[in-house]
Amino acid sequence: MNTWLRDLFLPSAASIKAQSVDDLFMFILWLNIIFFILIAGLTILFCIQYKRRSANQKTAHIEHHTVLELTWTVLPLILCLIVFFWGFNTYMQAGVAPDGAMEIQVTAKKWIWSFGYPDGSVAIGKLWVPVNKPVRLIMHSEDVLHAFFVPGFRIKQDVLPNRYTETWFHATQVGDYVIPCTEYCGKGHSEMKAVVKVVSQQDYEKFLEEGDPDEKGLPPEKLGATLYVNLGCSTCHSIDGTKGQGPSWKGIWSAQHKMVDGKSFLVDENYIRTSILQPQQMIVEGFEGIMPSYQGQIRERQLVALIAYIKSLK
Ligand code: HEC
Ligand SMILES: [Cu+2]
Repeated sequence: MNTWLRDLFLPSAASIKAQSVDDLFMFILWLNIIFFILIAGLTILFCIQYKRRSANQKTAHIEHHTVLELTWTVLPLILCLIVFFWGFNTYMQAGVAPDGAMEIQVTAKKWIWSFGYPDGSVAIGKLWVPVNKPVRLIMHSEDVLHAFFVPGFRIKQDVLPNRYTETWFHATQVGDYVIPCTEYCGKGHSEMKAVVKVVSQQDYEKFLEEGDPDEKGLPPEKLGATLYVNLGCSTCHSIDGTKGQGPSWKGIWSAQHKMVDGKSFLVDENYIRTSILQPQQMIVEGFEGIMPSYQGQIRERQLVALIAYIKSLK
C-alpha cells in the first residue's frame, strides 16, 4: 500500500537516504489522511445529528469533558513530538557524511555543473559515481546562488559563491538520475541540468582512466554534437540561426566576426579554440562576455570535436 502510494507521486528511491526520508514522509501523509477523514467525518455527522429540527428546539448546555479534552491535547502533542524527533534525526543523518566517503568537488556556474574527481579529472554535466559507496560533495558557485537537487536521492542543497556547502548520498541502484538546478539563477536556469551516472565500481574506474564511455569511438563531428548538449553549450548557442544568450553557430565557419572592441576575426580552428578556452579575450559584437571558460575542463579530443561540429553547421 505504502509503496503504491509513494510511487504515485515520488520518483523511485535510489539512495539509502531516500528510504528514510520517504518513511517519514509517508508517516506524516498517513497521519494527515487519518485525521482528515476523522475530522471531516465528525463534522458531517454532527451536522446531521444536531441539526435544528423545530423552532424551539435547543441543544443541551455543554460545559466540559475532562477526558475528551485531555485526549485531544495529549495525543496530538505526542504525535508532534514523534514527527519532530524523527525528522530531526533524519535531518542530522542527511547532513553529515559518513567517515571514509569519497569526495567530489562540485562547481556551479551559469549554467553548467562541473565535477572534480579525487584523481584530478573533471567532467562537465555528468557526475559519475560507483554504486553502493558513500559520496560526499563539496560544492561552491563561481557566480550566483544555485541549488543541487537529485530527486531520486532526496537530496537538495544550496550552492553559494564564496563558501563551501556540502551534501552526501549513497546510491543503491545503477542508473541515471537527473540533477535540475533549483535556485533561480538567470536566463538559462531552466536549462541548467546535469545527470548522476551511477555505475558499477569497475565502470567507474574505467571512466576515470578512459573518460566518458558515451564519447568513445564517436567520429569528431558526432562527438561534437553530443558535447554541444552535455557541456551546456546548447543553453546559450543555437544551431538553427536563432540568437540566444550567445551567437548561433549556424553558418559561422569562415565568416568574419566583429568584436566589441572593433577588431575583426576569421572564424577558423584557432578562433573557436580561443573562444572556448579564453572567451573573455574576444567578445563578439552585440553580446555580453558571459561565456564561462572551459580551460582545464575539457580534453583536447573534445575541443577538436567541437570545432569539427561547428564547421559542419552550414
Ligand atoms: C553562458 C552562456 C554560454 C555558454 C554555456 C557557452 N557559450 Fe559560447 N558564447 C557565449 C556568448 C555570450 C558569446 C559571445 C560573446 C563572446 O564572444 O564571448 C559566445 C561566443 C562563442 C563563440 C564565438 C562565436 C562567434 O560567433 O564568433 C564560440 C565558438 C563559442 N562561444 C563556443 C562555445 C562552446 C563550444 C561552448 C560549450 C563548450 C559554449 N560556447 C558555451 C555564451 C556561452
Ligand atoms: Cu543554477
